[in-house]
Amino acid sequence: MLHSLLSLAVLATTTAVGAALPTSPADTPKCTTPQKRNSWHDTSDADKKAYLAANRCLLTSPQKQNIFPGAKTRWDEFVALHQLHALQIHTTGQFLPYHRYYIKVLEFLLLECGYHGPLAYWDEPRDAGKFSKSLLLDTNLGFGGSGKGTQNCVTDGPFANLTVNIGPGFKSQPRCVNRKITDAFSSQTGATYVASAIKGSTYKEALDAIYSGPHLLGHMALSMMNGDSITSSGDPLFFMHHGFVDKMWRDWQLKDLTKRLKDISGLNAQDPAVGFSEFSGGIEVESAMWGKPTPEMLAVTPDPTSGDGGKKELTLGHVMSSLGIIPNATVADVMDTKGGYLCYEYV
Ligand SMILES: [Cu+2]
Repeated sequence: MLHSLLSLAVLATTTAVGAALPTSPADTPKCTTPQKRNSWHDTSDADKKAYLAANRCLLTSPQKQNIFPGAKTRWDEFVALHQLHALQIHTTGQFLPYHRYYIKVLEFLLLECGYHGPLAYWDEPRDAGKFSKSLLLDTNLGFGGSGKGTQNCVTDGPFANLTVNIGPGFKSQPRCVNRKITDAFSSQTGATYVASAIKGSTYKEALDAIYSGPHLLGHMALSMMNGDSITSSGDPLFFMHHGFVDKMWRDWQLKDLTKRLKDISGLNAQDPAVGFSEFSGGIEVESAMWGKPTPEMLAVTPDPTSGDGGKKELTLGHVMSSLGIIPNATVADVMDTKGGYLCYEYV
């Protein structure tokens, strides 16, 4: 019931901004002119400025859904969405499809702030080993540089002195947009590491190699939002890194497209004994670092088996939710970046 009410609310919202989103497979449009997603390096100055301004707008606009615990701004709601799903979308089969959907949610939110241009990604191999010199960290046409002071607050660029109220972990404490660049880790986002991450023949192999390889090392190199696995999306730079992660999945799919558009596997929520694969000890031990979801959070967190017939294994029918920001989508909807629900390609 809650969800059907939410989707009605969403329909009203999307109609208002003229961005009709498909609500059922029958409504799914054909993808005839895919949006071209360039690396930030190749994005026009005008698009860069407009993209950054729209991100800044989200960080400074009031919340709209009013159901995300701890949220004050529109950006907080978006970060809270990742926080609520954290134990479902990391070290699980959902990792790649959910983050692809999450980027789609960002695309919709940017429309609210007037950005209609293409999304971009960070072609990290170009900057591997020298992230700190990357033009993505430019003050004027980038995301600002490495943080300063004990909190590693970003003090230059469009996100200087802005506050995120979600995190760290399952807390909801105001903190600055922060990051700390370590070039040594960034060398493992280089071309040979990427090639190795996408050389497997099954989804499981690609998922594990991408997750523990360039994805994780990129996070370690950037340490966004206190290096927090649960709310690192609080730094807008996260989406340049995750665009790169999404591109790795797409590049892996393209090697045997017909077959790989249907290849999905893994769990739909973390195995409590494993937790995040990048940390040891399982969920219980790891919760010493970032606490546990509060009852308020659990009350709005979607059932991880939704669309999977109540089982723990992820299927193409799995339902992914943004709690009403955009309509729910299935994993099948996002398997193909040019399938209709999505319509973009990496160039
Ligand atoms: Cu994530």
